[in-house]
Amino acid sequence: MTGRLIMVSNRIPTEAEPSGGLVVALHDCLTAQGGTWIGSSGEARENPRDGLYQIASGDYDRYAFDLSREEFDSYYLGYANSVLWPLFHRRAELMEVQPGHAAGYLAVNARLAAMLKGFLRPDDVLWIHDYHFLPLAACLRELGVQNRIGFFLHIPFPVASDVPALPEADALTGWIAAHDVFGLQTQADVNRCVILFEQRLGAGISGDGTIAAEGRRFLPLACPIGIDAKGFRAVAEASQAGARISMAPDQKLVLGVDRLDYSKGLVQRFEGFGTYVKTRRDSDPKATLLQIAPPSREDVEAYQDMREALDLTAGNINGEYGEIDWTPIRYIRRPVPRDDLAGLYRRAAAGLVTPLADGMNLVAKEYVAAQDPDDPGVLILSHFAGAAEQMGAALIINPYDAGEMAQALSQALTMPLDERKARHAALWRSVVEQDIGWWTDRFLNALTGRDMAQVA
Ligand code: ADQ
Repeated sequence: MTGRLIMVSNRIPTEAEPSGGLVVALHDCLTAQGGTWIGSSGEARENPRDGLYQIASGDYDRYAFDLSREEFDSYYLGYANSVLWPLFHRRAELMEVQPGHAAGYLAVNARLAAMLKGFLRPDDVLWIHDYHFLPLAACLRELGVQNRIGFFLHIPFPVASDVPALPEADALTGWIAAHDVFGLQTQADVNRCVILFEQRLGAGISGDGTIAAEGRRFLPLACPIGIDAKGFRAVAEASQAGARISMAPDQKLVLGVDRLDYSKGLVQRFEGFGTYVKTRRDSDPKATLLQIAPPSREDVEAYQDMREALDLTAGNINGEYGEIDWTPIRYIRRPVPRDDLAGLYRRAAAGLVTPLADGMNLVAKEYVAAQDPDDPGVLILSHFAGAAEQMGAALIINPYDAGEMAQALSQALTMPLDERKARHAALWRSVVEQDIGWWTDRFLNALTGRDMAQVA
């Protein structure tokens, strides 16, 4: 790559050494090859500064831009998180289409495009992240920018039949086609993207995997995101957190870790676990579900409703089935430090990852990486997590079916050691081979490597 790599994501990390899987991967990638990372400074600012301002330099530069209160409400809380997020997660009924929000979203993208235009040199390569910036490349093309532009969508690609629920549906294909590479988590996402272009524009996929549409040609690329598997395994081995859990020796720990989000299927998970507790045979071990789920996006109404539903479901199950020395569901609504989390994963006999829709779900991969290969726990994984495409050796379940979830819990908690080891070995291979470094390489090779046909 001759030019610089310019990365754009919604929020710019402000710490010198950022933590958290994706942020670390992007930091490492920029440290290795130099470049610039650009993102918003986060919350709404009472006195937002004009333009981009530098917040760090070194192996690469970091620049932030501020959002006004109106921009934060319309672009971030409004359009990105109350329109695009529910629609792309197949929950169109949770969309809140409000006057001014689409305009605010487009205006932030147009403002950022104008700032970027002044920044870009001809050889620079731009890598844009996620649904906050879907129209950014189209805005840049309008300004005459011809640089290579790639995009990675971290969340699922919407189903074509849901797209008309988006008031800006007619613009969506133009936003996507403005990129050179449009990265998606799974082949199923790529297929949905292809169908959208076929249905709306009659544009088919070529032999080289590209789609010609809206006066351009772009590559939809399945590029499943990974984790630093070896690093996470080492953290789990060193962590003492598992030992801090006090449970009777005949009881098993089942773990759930999620941002508190309706896409994660937490109410259904509690109900599935409740069904296990209720229908448990004598041969099935007693188990406690430890659910760690810190709140997110609390300003959005759908999140408040879900939090109430979850409290009610957990309360009912604990009230109904709990005993003096045993609480079926333990629910922690706070973030947990990463090394503690890794130790808890390692201690858990089963990892319960049951989203109703999820781009990838890194928790599934972290759970596998954290296990002791000589005595591993069992991953129970929703069919609707992007991770299910790579992780067929997990117990794959339908998260809407409480009976099936209870059955999988029974199977996981009574599974013979040989089967646990064999399943874990297969899962570990996929997690360690297609790790976070593999993901950045695959995407950047497609974006900068010139023969697109080779990666399709
Ligand atoms: P998320 O929806 O945030 O990400 P996920 O992939 O599960 O979902 O990543 C969550 C990360 O946060 C994990 O690294 C996890 O360890 C951490 N985390 C979650 N709960 C935590 C807690 N209580 N305490 C501490 N850490 C916690 C979006 C998409 C996903 C996609 C990722 C990456 O929605 O589908 O996999 O981006 O592309």
